Order: sequence, then structure tokens, then C-alpha cells
Amino acid sequence: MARRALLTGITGQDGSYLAEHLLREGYEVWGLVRGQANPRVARVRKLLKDVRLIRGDLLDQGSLIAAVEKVQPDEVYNLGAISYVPMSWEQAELTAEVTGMGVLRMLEAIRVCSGITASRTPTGGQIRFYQASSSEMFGQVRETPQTELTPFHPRSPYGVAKAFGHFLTQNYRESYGMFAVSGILFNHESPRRGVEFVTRKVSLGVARIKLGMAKELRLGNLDARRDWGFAGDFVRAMHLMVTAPKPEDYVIGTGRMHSVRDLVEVAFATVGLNWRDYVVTDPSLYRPAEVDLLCADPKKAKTQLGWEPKVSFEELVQMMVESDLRLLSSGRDPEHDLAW
Ligand code: NDP
Ligand code: GDR
Repeated sequence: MARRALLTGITGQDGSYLAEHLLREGYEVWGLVRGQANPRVARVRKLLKDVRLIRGDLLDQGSLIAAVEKVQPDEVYNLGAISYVPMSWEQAELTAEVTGMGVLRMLEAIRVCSGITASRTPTGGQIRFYQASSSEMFGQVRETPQTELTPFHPRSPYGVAKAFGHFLTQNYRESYGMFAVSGILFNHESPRRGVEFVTRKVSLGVARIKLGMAKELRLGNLDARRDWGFAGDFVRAMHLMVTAPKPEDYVIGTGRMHSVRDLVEVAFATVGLNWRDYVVTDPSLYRPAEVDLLCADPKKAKTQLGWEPKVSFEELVQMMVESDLRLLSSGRDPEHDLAW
């Protein structure tokens, strides 16, 4: 019988790539979707035809228990979150509830449905759990590159909520013997990335300027440095972690760091333009507390899981700019149409 996976965050970037990957691997894939008339659900229904959808919300414990009971998954991937860092200052409590407490609710749903209780000899249950942890937990870094052992100093309510979910996942593994793992993923991008994130904002901005639809691109801190990889590569790592012989946490990134300035330079060069002629720095886009630099040391994932990224930074930026040129040229609206 096909293995069954339940994904939260199916309407997001990673949910789409992971669903496709698991379907290729022969899984029966279920996606948890929320809301009464969520327009992203209709698009997912159209684009991920083989995924079965079930209603539920990370804010609603009962709905998660009902979903786990109905789907009877072998694996649960918790990708759902409020994931845009600036929003976590505007709606800190909601971020804590969804991105932090949502992890507790999903772990509890699995625990209750598996009949696992606290005891000296925990049973662990059959369901394997993946938590989407983040390099934002490192925040103000004390060492670089960052490994699984680097201490956390989150710099946003989002990073704090992710740290809560991370420690809780570890705790359920230790307390109940559950197969529960966290992937500490560094920034990963794609043509399906939300338009609010810097890579997609840049690829769209470049495409608009190239097509004569805009004259400038307003950005915040150009000095911030990140380890940017391709989302399609990173979802393979999630699956490898969940199907590994032992439950362990892994850092996933490329090990190469670039600044936002490097990003705009490469993106504008893709269409033969000089970024200096178009980019405007806007102080209102700076964050109350910035994460200056993040760079992964993915040695453990390479050694133990055999995972390595395939797409380079330059190939990723080119892929995103070309996709947005196609999207805009075909008259579609990037704020409302998915780029796939
Ligand atoms: P997206 O922002 O693209 O997707 C977020 C998903 O969360 C959406 O499907 C959204 O659904 C869902 N969601 C939001 N609120 C709730 C809720 N109350 N209940 C259930 N689902 C909800 O994120 P990504 O795909 O980029 O990231 C996936 C996960 O990985 C996130 O947890 C993110 O924090 C984490 N992460 C991402 C990294 C990256 O670089 N992309 C790096 C490290 C971690 P809806 O359509 O209903 O709003
Ligand atoms: P990040 O991604 O906060 O790292 O979180 P984002 O793309 O939003 O920012 C990256 C860096 O770029 C700087 N920046 C800008 N960012 C945005 N969004 N818009 C701008 O105009 C702009 N100008 C400069 C930011 O200051 C920042 O330093 C992402 C999310 O996917 C999280 O959910 C995930 O956990 C982390 O990556 C790893």
C-alpha cells in the first residue's frame, strides 16, 4: 500500500514542491487547507490534482485531531506558518499562535491519535513528524557558518515562535519517543515564492522594469546576507530526514552566502541592465531588528543523508527572473496568479 503523507502549508511554496516530490515517490498525499473561501485552495486544487484536501487550521486543535484520524498518515509535514518575518512584528500574538503553538497542536493531535501517553517507556507511535524549523532561530549569530549545535538568538517574533516549535519537537521526541525531526532550513526560493520575499520582489521588479511596466525597485537593507538555495532541492532533504533510520535534526543550506546587493546585481544583469540605475533604498523597509548574516554548514546532511543542493545561486536567480518575464508577458497578475 502507498505510504500516506499529511502536509500543512500545502498552498505555500514548499507545500507545492514537497507534494510533487512525494507524489513522484508513490505517496498518497493529503493537504490541510483552511478558510471558507481561500482563493489559494482553488488554485492548489487545479494545479496539484492528485493531492487530496482536508479542512483544518493550526489554530484549531479539534480540526487537527480530526484530520489525523481521517487521513491515518504515516508521515506528517508541518509546513504551515505565518512565515513573513516583518508580519511577525505587526501580528506578534497571531504569529506565536500559528507558527509556535500550531506545532504544539499538531504534535498533540499525533500523540492523542496514536494513543501515546507519558511513561518511563514511551511507545513513540507509528507516525513520523517533520517540523519546518528555520535559520531565523540563529538570528544574531555567534559563529559562522551555523551548524546543528550553534546557539539560538532569534531577532523577531517569528524567530522566537520557530524556536518554540523546534524545542517542542525535540521534547516530544525525548518525552514520548516519537519520530519527530526538525529541518533547520536556510532561505530557499523559487518562481513559486511569495511576492513579499526579497528574491521574488527582485525578480518581479526586474521583469517589470525590463518590460517597461516600472521605473524603479524600492528595497530595504541591501547589506543583509543570506544563504539562498532552491526550494525544489530543499524539499528532498525534508523527505530524507523523515525516512532516515534515526530521528535527528539537520541544517539544510548551500553553504554559500550572498548579500541583497549581490542578488540585485545578478538579477538585473540577467536582462542586461545595471541595478544602480533602478534600485532605490527605502529606510521604511528596514526591520526593527535585522539578522545581518546567515550561512549554513550542511555537512551533517551531506554525510548522513547524502543530501546536496543541485541549483546554484546564479541559476536560481535566472530561473526566477525568466519565470516572471514569462508570467508578466502573458498578461497574468503576479499578486493573484501562481507562477506555475
Ligand atoms: P509560505 O508562506 O509560502 O506558506 C505558508 C503556509 O502556511 C501556507 O500554505 C498558509 O496557508 C499556511 N498557513 C498559514 N496560517 C495557517 C494556519 N492558521 N493553519 C494552517 N496553515 C496555515 O511558506 P514556505 O512554503 O516558504 O515555507 C514553509 C514552511 O517552512 C514555513 O513554516 C516557513 O516558516 C518555513 N521555512 C521557510 C523557509 C523558506 O526560505 N521558504 C526557510 C525556513 C523555514 P494559507 O494559504 O491558508 O494562508
Ligand atoms: P527572511 O526573508 O526574512 O530571511 O525570511 P526575506 O526575503 O523577507 O528577507 C531577506 C533579507 O532581505 C532583506 N531585504 C528585504 N526583504 C524583503 N522581504 N523586502 C525588501 O524590500 C527587502 N530589502 C532588503 C531583509 O531585511 C532580510 O535581511 C525567509 C522566510 O521564508 C522565513 O519564513 C524563513 O524562515 C527564513 O527565510 C529562513
